[in-house]
Amino acid sequence: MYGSFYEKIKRIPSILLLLMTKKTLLLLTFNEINGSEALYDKIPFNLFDEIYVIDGNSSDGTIDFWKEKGHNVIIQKIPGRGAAFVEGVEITTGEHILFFSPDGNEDPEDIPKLLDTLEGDCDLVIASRFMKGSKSDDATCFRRFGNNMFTFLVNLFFRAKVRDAVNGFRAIKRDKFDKLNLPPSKFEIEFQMTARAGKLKYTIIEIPTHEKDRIGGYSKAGSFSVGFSYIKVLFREIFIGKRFLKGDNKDE
Ligand SMILES: Nc1nc2c(ncn2[C@@H]2O[C@H](COP(=O)(O)OP(=O)(O)OP(=O)(O)O)[C@@H](O)[C@H]2O)c(=O)[nH]1
Ligand SMILES: [Mg+2]
Repeated sequence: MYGSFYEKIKRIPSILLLLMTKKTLLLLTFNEINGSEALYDKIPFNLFDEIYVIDGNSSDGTIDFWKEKGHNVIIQKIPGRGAAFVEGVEITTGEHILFFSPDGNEDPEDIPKLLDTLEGDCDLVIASRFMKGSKSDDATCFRRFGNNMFTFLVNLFFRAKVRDAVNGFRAIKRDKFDKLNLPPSKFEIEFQMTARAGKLKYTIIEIPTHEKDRIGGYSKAGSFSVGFSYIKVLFREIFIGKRFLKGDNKDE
């Protein structure tokens, strides 16, 4: 009896720590007015202590939409989705950061699952489109093949042990993100994040997701140019090993 009472008392500090963990929602937008309008009411903002929209200088009303809703909108200085990740994280202060892109591909219903998973013994959690229980309405055969091939290579060279190395719907602990020292790239950011996380033996957990079709607007990620940039990143990451860690040459 005393044993179990003592066990409960012992757990209080870690439960308090979890309750005190500051959570950030970082929304990435670039001309996503249709998706923003359609998804707004489905996003569980109440789960977060801090919300930022990092925008690539939209011209379709996305910026005004989020401002009118009362959110902090930051216009990124360097163009590109990767730059949005890096600049976005810099302005936020939460210990757990979840990235969400409101274009329709990512299901807001997965947000609580991603947050819960990150609270455990996990450094990076990815919503996977290609594991048991997942589905993708958006990935063409060509994209699916490309994603699987690059995921295979990340697992082969960096031991990431994932099924979807490139999906941007993910959450990470701030200290773990900072350690990766990622450069402000374009669409290669997630691929590079997973590769470096593998190198540092991070605990990466995936949850199955259902990727839906984009809601409106247009795609900014051309399959060929993204594939080419992944190949460049792959060679570079093989070459530099762990020389991206602070104290070594910063990878610009
Ligand atoms: N802040 C910011 N967001 C961006 C930028 N480029 C793309 N995004 C956002 O990142 C998300 C993913 O970009 P998409 O163009 O949809 O790429 P994708 O999901 O591979 O392409 P689709 O399958 O056509 O949706 C979207 O919400 C975009 O608005 C950028 O330069 N800056
Ligand atoms: Mg998309």
